[in-house]
Amino acid sequence: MKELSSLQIERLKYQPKLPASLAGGINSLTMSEGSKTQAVKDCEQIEELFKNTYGKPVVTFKSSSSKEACEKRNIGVILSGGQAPGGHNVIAGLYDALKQSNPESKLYGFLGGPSGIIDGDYIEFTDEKIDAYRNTGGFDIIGSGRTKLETEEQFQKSLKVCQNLGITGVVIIGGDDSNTNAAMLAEWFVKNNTGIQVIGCPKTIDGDLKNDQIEISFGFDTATKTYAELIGNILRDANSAKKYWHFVKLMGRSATHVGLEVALQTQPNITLISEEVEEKKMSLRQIVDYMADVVAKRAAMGKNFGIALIPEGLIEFIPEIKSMIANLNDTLAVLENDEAYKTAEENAKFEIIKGKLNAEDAAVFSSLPTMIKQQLLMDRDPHGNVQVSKIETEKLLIEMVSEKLAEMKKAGAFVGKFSAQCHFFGYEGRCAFPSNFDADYCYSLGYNAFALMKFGLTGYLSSVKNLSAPASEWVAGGVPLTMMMNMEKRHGQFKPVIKKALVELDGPVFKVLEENREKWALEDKYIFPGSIQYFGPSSVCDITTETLRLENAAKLTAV
Ligand code: FBP
Repeated sequence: MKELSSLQIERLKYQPKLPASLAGGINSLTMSEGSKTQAVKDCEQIEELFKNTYGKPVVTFKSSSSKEACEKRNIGVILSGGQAPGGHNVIAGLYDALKQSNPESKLYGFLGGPSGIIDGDYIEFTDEKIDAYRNTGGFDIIGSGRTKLETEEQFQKSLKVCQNLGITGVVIIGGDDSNTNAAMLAEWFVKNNTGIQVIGCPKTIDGDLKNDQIEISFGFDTATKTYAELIGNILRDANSAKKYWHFVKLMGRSATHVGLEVALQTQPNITLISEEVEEKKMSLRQIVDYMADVVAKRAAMGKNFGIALIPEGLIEFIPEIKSMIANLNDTLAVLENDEAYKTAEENAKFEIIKGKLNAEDAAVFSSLPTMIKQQLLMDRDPHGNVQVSKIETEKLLIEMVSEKLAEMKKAGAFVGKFSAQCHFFGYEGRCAFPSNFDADYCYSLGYNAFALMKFGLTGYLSSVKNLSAPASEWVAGGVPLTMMMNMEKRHGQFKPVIKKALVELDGPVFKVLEENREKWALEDKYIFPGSIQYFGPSSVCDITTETLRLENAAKLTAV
């Protein structure tokens, strides 16, 4: 019986590339500091909440000829939130840096996400354990979870666990919500003179943890390439059989970075961008009209097939539904402890909700099919987010486009057939073998996270920049977490959170879609990216995403 696939065996041997500044070794680094920083918004409130960690400078590392060994240290690491390809390499990079700095140092992995540090569930990493996971996808090395770290009791428990293990540093690998956890924990540890540092690492396939300092979160590269491969395959199938419209919902939670990147890699007929829908104040009806119009135009050309990409978070961006969801969230937060609501039958629940919403929101809620109503009432995640992955927008749109086309047929405005298939791609890409880019980037982020600790920093996000250049030219350093924060309403209350980056409609990536959309709708300009290549020519193994390429090129021209 085989225990490993041939690719697994070869990937375990891959040696990730490090930036030149880190490649000289963890004991040969110097750090330079920029000027004082401030929060992206709501500076006063953020400064008040993060008195001890606010305003620190951005830092950058350079290789030096000195050799400064490190005292023995125990570090803990947490994988937090949704899986993203490369997480194992962050841990491998962290482990290698820690052991290089002092072979007696220990790395502990907290199990099942942030709850592991609270409950004291952990393992100690060994060479054998790390070597079995190098360059592999998934978070199964220690598991992940979405527990929000915010209460005094959770912090006290975490402190006890760290003290028992002699841990003086915690690395949290996560997205915006998880790094908000990291910022809260870092602040609490300093305020209470614990001597424990906290460093975050930017993870999420959604690609929305980025800003002037962070070019992209890890996992976006591999996940989008995986979805683009699948979409390319479906495009070929559609173009061969010429009988189906495929409506594909793509993960990415709120922002449409994933959908936009996949669109640029494959050139499908329809790509909906949530941010554009919001900006243009498009109603659900207008979205349906636009899609039906493309279907009808293609049908008139004899093409009863095509592919439409639908962002996972679309529903939250349609203005009338967005406003309704915001009020629905507040209403649900109040009803959380209401026994009459909790024990009511489904239809009675809908009525209670309608009674609590204003007339406009109640009308929008009522207009939605039961399936979507049910999905909107599902529990929020621990950070207060609607679980958009469970809302079947792709099915809703197929139903509504079908109805619209039936009306158009009666009026003689649609002459073809509309037979649709629905898909949801999300989980398929989150645990793929990391691309070479993600393998290198993640290893560097983990290695760099320990460098930040070695220099005594806390409340920082590990940052590796200049990512469109070869890995040797990447720039390693750190960004204060408070620099990325603002206040947002969660569970009915304003809380400090890391600001999500949405698709910029005046940015270079969206512009490519905008300029080509009409052509891609009617002419079949499909591109078939194929699967991620791990071995072979650099032209196929080391390509970055279009998003990173276009955004970094635009930054260069702006300089
Ligand atoms: P993170 O923000 O934690 O990285 O999660 C990303 C994501 O994959 C979203 O795209 C998606 O909406 C969500 O996780 C799904 O969550 P779950 O894994 O809990 O179903």
